Amino acid sequence: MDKKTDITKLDLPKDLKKLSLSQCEELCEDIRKILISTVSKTGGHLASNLGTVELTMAIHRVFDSPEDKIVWDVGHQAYTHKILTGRLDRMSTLRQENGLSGFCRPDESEHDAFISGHSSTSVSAALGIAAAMKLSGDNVHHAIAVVGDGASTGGELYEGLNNAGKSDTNIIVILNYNEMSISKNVGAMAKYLSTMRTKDTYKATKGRVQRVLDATPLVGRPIENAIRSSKNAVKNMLIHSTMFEDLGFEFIGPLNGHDLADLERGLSAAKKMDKPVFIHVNTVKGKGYEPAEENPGEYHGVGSFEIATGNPDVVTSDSFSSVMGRHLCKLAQTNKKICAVTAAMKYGTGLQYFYKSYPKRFFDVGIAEEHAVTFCGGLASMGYVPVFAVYSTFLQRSYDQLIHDLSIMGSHAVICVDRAGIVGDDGETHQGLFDVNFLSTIPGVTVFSPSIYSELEACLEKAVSEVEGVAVVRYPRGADRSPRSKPETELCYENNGSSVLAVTYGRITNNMYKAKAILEAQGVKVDTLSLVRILPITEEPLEIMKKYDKVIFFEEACALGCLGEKYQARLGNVEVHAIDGFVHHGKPAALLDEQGLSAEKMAQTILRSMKNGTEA
Ligand SMILES: Cc1ncc(C[n+]2csc(CCOP(=O)(O)OP(=O)(O)O)c2C)c(N)n1
Repeated sequence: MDKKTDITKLDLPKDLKKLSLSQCEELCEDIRKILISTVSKTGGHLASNLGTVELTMAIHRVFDSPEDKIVWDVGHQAYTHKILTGRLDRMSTLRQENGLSGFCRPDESEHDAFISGHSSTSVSAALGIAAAMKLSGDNVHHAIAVVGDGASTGGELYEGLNNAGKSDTNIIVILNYNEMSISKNVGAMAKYLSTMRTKDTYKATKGRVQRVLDATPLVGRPIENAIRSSKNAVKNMLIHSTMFEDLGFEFIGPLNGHDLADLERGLSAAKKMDKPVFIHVNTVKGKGYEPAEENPGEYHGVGSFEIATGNPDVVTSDSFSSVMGRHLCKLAQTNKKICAVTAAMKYGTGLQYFYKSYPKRFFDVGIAEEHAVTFCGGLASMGYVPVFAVYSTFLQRSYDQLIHDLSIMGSHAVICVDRAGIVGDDGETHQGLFDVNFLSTIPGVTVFSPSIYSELEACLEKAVSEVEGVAVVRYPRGADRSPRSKPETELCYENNGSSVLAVTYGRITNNMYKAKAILEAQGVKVDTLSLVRILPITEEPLEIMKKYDKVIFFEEACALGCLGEKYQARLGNVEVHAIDGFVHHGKPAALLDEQGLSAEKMAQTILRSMKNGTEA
């Protein structure tokens, strides 16, 4: 029996190769405990990470990171990779401000070969890396893409596979198959992949057939040709080839994703092949922690929780997402044309209520935001009212479809943009800071940006029933904490007799009103304008702004091309305070403060600006 290994004493990942299989198996159990304990405090993607412990260990034992490049699709399942590449001592900082990211970031570690966060990009990135290796004369190392079956519902993956299979690179694609996206995986591709999961004998059969065929002697060219074709016939009869073989990959699998020996055998075989290889690995999402194994969807992404019971520390109350989901159900009761569409985010977007009430009018299209928008175009062209609920950051993928498949046609579709603005713990790749900017460039798009629940409901009703063309309703992550309840769907203007007007929209409207109160307490007056229907720009807000010496526009959006910039271009008196660059992970309130968008910072900005105005 080998001596128990102390993971904190290892030089990782190098030392893994010096350990025995059983020592590494034990380490895997230790890592599981670390994952559960870490995520119970920091929150994060628990179930996905529990499923990839052995797979990650095997990859690091067979390959040499960072020379071999590992690209994790989405990157939410790479916590073990972080632990095995020297970041164990910082795991307690996961997703915390200035701490480790919840995804892969090349600026965090040389072992993170590529940025991640959005799904289905890994094969394209790995293929680029593999092609670069070839170009620079490196025929030894490999680019390895690890992709889940959920991410395999995204179209970009197939664009990558289409190129990769026929390439002369050392790319290895590992499918981490666990039957789940966030909720149960959907679609024909999911069904196809599930047929491979159950092909228990595929690898063994193939090996046996290959050995028999390889042992057959070849004598003379005609006989050789005859035997060759009969070999292929036998091979085809016994081994039904997979789609991936047809695409040009060597296929290995299915491997047991929790059997280190099996994984290492498969990966070592792939390493020797010197051509594109596709490996199918079966894993259990949530492996080793009962609550997560039983409920992998609920433990996909979690806040902090109690380990013994799995119960969350904070029970989530209503959120903008759930209010949207429930109100849409209400509207769909009378309007039978409403259909709800999600790209694998049924729970995150609050559409589970719609799914329960109107399953026939509910469509989960997989992680396929581009397809989702064009699919909405199809529904709309037939007189239905599609409502696509999607996170702001993921809608970025659908820019062309919004233009080409909805707007040019003048189709009426509703896009509910969830997680608009800073989202917090997930960081740069997930902040919703671009939707207003890119939507503002598409002719005919109407955008509402409610800041309280009642406004969200009122805007949704207008978007569904009154607005023509593409109607967008955008709202933040989390709950409405405002004392206000009176809804507006256009704007809310408060004239207190000041020569300075503060303007904003969306979640930070609450901060603007608090800033006004802070200033009032100091005897300083400021007028306020809260925009609700923010696009297209109309005469009413322009006329209001024209009356002021100074307009201070606060915006929770990327400064480049933001709404304030558009007002600035039309009026000379607008000063814009929006978000500078990409925003790292942390708590939303702290990040808003850092960007000058907390109530206190807004008050300071307004005061400073007033002073500058007087001095000038
Ligand atoms: C473009 C895009 N849309 C949606 C998401 C949200 N998302 C994160 S992980 C995930 C499911 C991934 O499932 P899978 O690839 O099977 O990994 P698993 O967690 O099951 O291991 C989804 C939908 C995303 N990251 N990117």
